[in-house]
Amino acid sequence: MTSVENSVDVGATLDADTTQDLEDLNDVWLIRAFEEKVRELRVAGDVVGSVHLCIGQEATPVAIKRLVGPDDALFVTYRGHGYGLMRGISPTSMFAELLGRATGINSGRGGSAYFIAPEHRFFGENSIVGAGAPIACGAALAGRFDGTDRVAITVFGDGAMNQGSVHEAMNFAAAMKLPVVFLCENNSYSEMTPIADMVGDPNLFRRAASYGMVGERIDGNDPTTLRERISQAIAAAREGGGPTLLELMTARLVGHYIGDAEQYRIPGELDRAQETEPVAVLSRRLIAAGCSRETLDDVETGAREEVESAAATALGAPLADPATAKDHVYA
Ligand SMILES: Cc1ncc(C[n+]2csc(CCOP(=O)(O)OP(=O)(O)O)c2C)c(N)n1
Repeated sequence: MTSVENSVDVGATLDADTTQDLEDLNDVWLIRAFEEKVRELRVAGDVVGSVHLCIGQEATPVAIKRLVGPDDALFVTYRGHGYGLMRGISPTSMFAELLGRATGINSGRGGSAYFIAPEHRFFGENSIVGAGAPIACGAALAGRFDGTDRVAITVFGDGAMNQGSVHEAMNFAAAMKLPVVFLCENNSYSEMTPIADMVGDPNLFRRAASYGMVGERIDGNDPTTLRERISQAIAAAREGGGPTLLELMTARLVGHYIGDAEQYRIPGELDRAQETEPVAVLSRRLIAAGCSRETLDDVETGAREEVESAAATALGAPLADPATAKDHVYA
């Protein structure tokens, strides 16, 4: 992964907060450039199948990058490319996976919605809405039986809050005081339906109280806020304080899937969202701290170059061999 030091001349004069903001901007751009390239490859027909992009929602994967400990476990959704990248899967093996190449992180078998890399404590995406939450409870319980201090982190959308599996997982985790951190990325839509039309109380974090756990709504577009609050929830879980539900307010700047006509959007909605999306948040703060526009542009350019090079390498790799299709099916 491109380090900030490689893409910009950070120099010795920047304070720690600004250096962190620059690294975050670099990571946000890496994810965004990756997703934009995925869209290009999907539209061209090189990538096939349903693809869900996280453009606009990059701040949480960026914040989580270093919060997952060596025995912890992270479970995300089909909108999970950003988490894969931040957990350390190389962009080349991510592209190769999307392109069905033998060199993909899962040998071309998983595709967009099923990246998994246990070696990075990334126990995968999942295209079943709400499926990660009970699995995270299982990982946390197993960690307790094994005598480890494992914390399981599960990320899902606002729509998933209405899945029975998520309700059951939250109740079970709270009852057992399991070390689970529930992260609800609230982008205000479940596919094409506004969450406000689907619930009696759109303050989803309030449900935590009824389970007997801490719940809080926070800004889901600022990696600094997210890092601080998620790390507190992880620490509390590790110390025996049980689970936490954090509702992370964000916006998806693109369709639910590639090809979504987005006719459900309210006029002006996306313009407003552009003001508060992660690149805008970080850029404003960096400019106020004295960074030049040129420095910020260099960060974007560096990320785009890394992504182009990774995609080109993946496109040149051999397709997965159909003769191996049954490998790994039986233990
Ligand atoms: C159990 C299940 N029900 C329905 C679907 C179809 N589906 C795919 S994505 C989605 C919307 C989920 O919305 P949300 O949880 O808010 O996540 P987002 O897509 O906004 O990230 C639905 C209903 C599914 N994949 N799994």
